[in-house]
Amino acid sequence: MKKTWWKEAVIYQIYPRSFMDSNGDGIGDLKGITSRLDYLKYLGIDVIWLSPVYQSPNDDNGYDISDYQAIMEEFGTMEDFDEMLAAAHERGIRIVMDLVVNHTSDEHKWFMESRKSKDNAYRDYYIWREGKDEQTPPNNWGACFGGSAWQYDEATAMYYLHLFSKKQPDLNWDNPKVRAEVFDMMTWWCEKGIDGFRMDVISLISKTKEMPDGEIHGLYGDFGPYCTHGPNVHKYLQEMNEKVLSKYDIMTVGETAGVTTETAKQYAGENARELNMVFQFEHVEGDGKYGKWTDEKLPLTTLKKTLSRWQTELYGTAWNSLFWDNHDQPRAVSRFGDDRPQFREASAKMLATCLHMLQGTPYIYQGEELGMTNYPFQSPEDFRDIESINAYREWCKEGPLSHDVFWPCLLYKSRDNARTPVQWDDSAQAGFTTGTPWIAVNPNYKEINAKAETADPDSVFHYYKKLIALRKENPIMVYGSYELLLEESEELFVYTRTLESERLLVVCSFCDHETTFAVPEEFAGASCLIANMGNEYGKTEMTLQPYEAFVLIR
Ligand code: TEU
Ligand code: CA
Repeated sequence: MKKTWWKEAVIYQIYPRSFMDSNGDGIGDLKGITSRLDYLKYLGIDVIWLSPVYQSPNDDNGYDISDYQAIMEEFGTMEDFDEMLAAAHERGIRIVMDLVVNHTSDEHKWFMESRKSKDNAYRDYYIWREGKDEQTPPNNWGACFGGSAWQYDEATAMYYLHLFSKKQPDLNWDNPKVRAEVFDMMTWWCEKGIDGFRMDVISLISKTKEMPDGEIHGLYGDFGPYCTHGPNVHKYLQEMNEKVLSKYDIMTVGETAGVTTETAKQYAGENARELNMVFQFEHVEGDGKYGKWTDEKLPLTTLKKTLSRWQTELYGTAWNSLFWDNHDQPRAVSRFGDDRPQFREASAKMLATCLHMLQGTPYIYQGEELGMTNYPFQSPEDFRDIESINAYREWCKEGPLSHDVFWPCLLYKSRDNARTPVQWDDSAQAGFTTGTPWIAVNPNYKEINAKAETADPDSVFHYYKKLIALRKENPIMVYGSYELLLEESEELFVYTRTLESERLLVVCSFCDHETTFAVPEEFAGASCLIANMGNEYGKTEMTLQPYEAFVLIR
C-alpha cells in the first residue's frame, strides 16, 4: 500500500456560514476562519475542507454557485481568501475546496445565456428537453429537494433538468466545452495554491441519453439508475485527472452518492487515475422510512456490518473516508451516541475512538470535537434549510403524513442540526457573532463551548486532540488491517488492527447500561493507548460502563 500524506492526515470540515463571524452581520466569514486557525492548529488537524465560499445567491447555502472565481460577498473578498490560505499554510494546514460542478446556480452567466434561446452559444451547457405536453415534464423524476426534477422555462417553452433545487440547473458534461471550462477553473484554483477538492455529487455528472420514468420512491420517480455512475462518469474523471489533478500535489475526495465498494474501487482505486478517495453513505443513509426521513436509529449490528464491509473490501486497493456527520447530517453524538447530559461526553469520545481507529482518513465536522448536539427545534419556522422546509411542506402540509409522524423525523435528521453556529464560549450567541446569527445558537452553549473545553483536560476536545496526536505516532492506526470481533453484539463494537507484529484491540460500548467484556487472551496485560474512562486494563474479565471505549496495544 502506497504511503501518502492524505492517508495520514486528519481533515476538519468548515461550513463557513456557521463557523465564525468577524464583522457582526450574523454570518460566518473568511476573516472569522483566519481568526480561528490557531485553535485548529492546537487541535492538530492537517487539512481543512472548506464548504463553498464562492459567489452564490444562497438558495442552498453556497451549493448553488453563480461565479466559481469570485468569493461570496457575505464571506469577504478574494484578498481575504488569499490571506486565509497563506495563514493556514504558515501553520502547516492545507485547504481543500468544495467543487460543485454537477450544477451551477440559475444566476450563473452560463445559465442566464442558456435559457435565452435554443440557438444560444450556451444552450448545450445545460440539459433541456421538451415536455410531454405543456403541463407535463419529460419524465416523473423527483428532485432531491422536492418537486419535479424538471422546471418549465417560458422563454423557449422547454424544461431544464435540476436534480436539486430549481435554482440549481444541472450542467451538461457531455458537452466538451463544459468540461474545458470546469477544468480551466480548477486549474486556476490549483495555481492559487489550494490543496485539493471535495467534489460535490460527482457520481451524478453523467446522465443516460434516454431518460425514462423512474420507479416511484417516496413521492416521485427515482432518477438514480439514469444519473448515478452514468455512462461516462469514469471517462470524464480520468480526463479531469489527466488535465488537472495529476499536475499538482493535491488530494481529492468524491462525494459519490450511491457508491458501493465495487464502484468505489473504480473511482478511487489505487491505480484508477481518478480520485484519491470517496465518501460513501451506506452507514448514514440506510435508515430512511419516508425518503431519507426517519426517527429511528440503525441497529448496531447493521452499522458494524456496513462499516466492516467497507474496511475489508477496500483494504489494499482503495482508501476509505471516515465520518459520522457533515453539514448534511444530524450531529454525530445525537445520532450514533447519546446526547442526554449524563452520556453526552462519554458517547462523543467513544464515537471518536471508534472512527479514528478505523482504516481510512478521518473527517471531523466543525463542533464535533466539542460534542455539539442536535438543536431542539420548536416549530417549522425554526428551519433555514431548503431541504427541511420543502420536506415539511411536501410530506406533511400538502402530503400524506401528519405533523406528529413527520416532526420527530425532521428533528432527528434535519441538516440544520449541523448548521447552528460553532459554540466558542459562554458569552452571548456563544461568541459566534456580536450581532444576530442567521440561524439560532443551540441553547446548550453555556455548557458546551470551545473555551470551556480547551481549558479542561478531560473534555471531548482534548480527547480528539489526543486521538489526532496518536495517529502521528502510530502508523498502525493508518495502515493496519482490520478485523471485526463480536459481529452479533448489539452492545459492543470491537475490532482489531494489525501491522506486522503490532496489534490494536478497539473496544467501544454503544449502550447506555453496564455490560461485560472478555478481553481476548493475546491482549491480556497489553497496555492502554487511549480510554474515555478509568478501568483496569490488565484484566481479562471486564465490566464496561455505558459508552465506555478503550484501545489496547501489543
Ligand atoms: O449533497 C448531495 C446529496 O446527495 C444530498 O442529497 C444529501 O444526501 C442530502 O443533503 C442529505 O439529506 C451535496 C451537498 O453536500 C449538499 O449540501 C448540497 O445541498 C447538494 O449536494 C447539492 O449541491
Ligand atoms: Ca460576517
